[in-house]
This record gives sequence, structure tokens and C-alpha cells, in this order.
Amino acid sequence: MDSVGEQCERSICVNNPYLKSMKEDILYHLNLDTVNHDLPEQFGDVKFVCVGGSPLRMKSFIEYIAKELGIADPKGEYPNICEGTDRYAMYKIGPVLSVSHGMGVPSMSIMLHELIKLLYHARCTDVTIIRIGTSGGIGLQPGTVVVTRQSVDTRFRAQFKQMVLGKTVVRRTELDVELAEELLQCGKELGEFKTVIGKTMCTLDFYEGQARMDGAFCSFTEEEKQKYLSEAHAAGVCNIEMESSVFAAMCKLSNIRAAVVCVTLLDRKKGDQMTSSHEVLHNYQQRPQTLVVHHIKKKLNAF
Ligand code: R2B
Ligand code: URA
Repeated sequence: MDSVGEQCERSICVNNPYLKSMKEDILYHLNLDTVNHDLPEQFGDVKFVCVGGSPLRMKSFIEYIAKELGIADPKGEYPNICEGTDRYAMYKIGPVLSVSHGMGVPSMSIMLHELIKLLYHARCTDVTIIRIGTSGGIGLQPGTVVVTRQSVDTRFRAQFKQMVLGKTVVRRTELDVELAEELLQCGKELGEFKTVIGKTMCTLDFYEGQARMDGAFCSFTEEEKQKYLSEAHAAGVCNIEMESSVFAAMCKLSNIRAAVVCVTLLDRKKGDQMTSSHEVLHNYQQRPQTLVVHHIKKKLNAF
């Protein structure tokens, strides 16, 4: 069955009637295409995709999960599948794909268009995709891991606005409830750090856009900042980052079970700058990986 534009239960939905008639599809920013690569052969067994901002972090993630699943490469070699482009990095081990997405909504969006088509061309089924990342917390102890229930915009609405032909298209940003609860449960089982579930606010900027007063410009007072963060907190926002909205919206459109798991690096009510040591920050960044690896191991053992 061809799933272009059709409702599909277990497979990847792409909703683009023009894809069908293309002789070749070039996934430009991933340096892959449908003519020179056998995508079903190379990627058909993918069940879990983990995405995160930094290429280095996504390389260390694949090394870590390979070890945990007992399928580590004896030579410790994990080639970057997207070698030849420095836009994104991609690694694969068994059913797990690890992909970097850069910083911000546009970078995530470009990567996701091509990743979703890649999974579609590869005829993958039952795929789960999880963003592992960092964030600023609101009223949480730094190092707390937040599983996102819903990504919200800067007015705390569960929506993502995409401009198409100069018009605003509004898309929903809820994430998979069951998967979020399962990940929360994994946090409890591990018992190594605090894990909570809540709303995540997605912004277009790290500085003024996240009510920071330490950017090159600042157009508001400390009092106004605190008022805004308190409003966000009252609306159920636990943390702030920069990609979850488009991630949630696009995964929902393509029928992929999706989750966002971000560690909080600081409490934004208490400050703006990253004052923790490099070591502490590194330890925090490991936490979403630990949680997600635990989840994947549980799922694979259940098969
Ligand atoms: C979290 O961290 C990055 C900014 O430092 C951004 O990609 C995000 O969402
Ligand atoms: N990433 C963000 O987007 N904001 C923070 O405060 C920390 C990490």
C-alpha cells in the first residue's frame, strides 16, 4: 500500500502528493538520496530515532546505547552517515538512529522534513522518535529532567505557527501521552535524578526570547521578567527550550510517536547565566540519554 496522503497506522505518513512523481528524492542536508542509496536496506529496521542539538552529543549517544544494548562495534567505529555535509550528523546501531538537529526551529524543521522522508522511503514501521536536550527550568532544581506533555508557544498555547505562502498555518503540538508516561516511569525506576512531566515552552531565541537579561540587548526590567516567568509557571510550564514545538507538530502530522526529554541546566527564576561547572553541566546532559536508553532497552527486551 502506498501511504502518500493516506491514513497510515504503523507507517510514516507523508502528506505530499508531489513526492510520488519524483524520480529521485535528494535529501540535501543529510547528503542522502533515493537513487544512490538503498534506503530500505540501510534504514528499514529503524525503530527508535533519538535527536539532539549537538553532533558530538549524538555521537556519544550512539556509543553509549551500542554498549548498553551489547552491540558495540569492537573497533569502536561509528561512521557519520551524513559525512560529506557538515549540516547534520547521523549514526546508526541496530534499530537505533541518532541524529543531530542544530539549534532552533528552522534547523529542526529542515532536518525533520528530510528525516521523515528518509523513514518513509525506507518503509519503516512502528517508529518512536525522542528529542533529548537541554533547557532552562522554571522553579525546578537544576538537573531535573522534564518529559514534555505539550509544547507551548510564548503565550502558553499548544500550537506552532508555520508561514506557508505568506499565510499562517497553525499546527497542534501535543506529544504522545502514553510514551510520556512511560518515560516518566523510567525516571522513577532509575531513581538517579528527579524526573517530572509538564509543559515545555518553545522560543525563537535564547536571550530576550527566553526573558534573559544578559544578551546584547534587553528591553525589560527584572520585575517584568519575573512576572512573565511566574505566568509561564502558573500556566504549567516547567522548562524552556527552542525546538519542541515544530518537533511535536511535525511528528504528529507524520503519525510518529514522539517525546521530548530535556534536562534543566539552571532555574530561570534565579538567574540567566550558566554558572555551573563544565563537569556538572556535562553530568546533567547525560541524564536524558540515561533515561531514554533505559526506555529503549525495556522496549527491545519486551519484543
Ligand atoms: C536548548 O539548548 C540550545 C540553546 O543553548 C537550544 O538548542 C535548546 O533548545
Ligand atoms: N537551552 C535553552 O534553550 N535555554 C536554557 O536556558 C538552557 C538551555
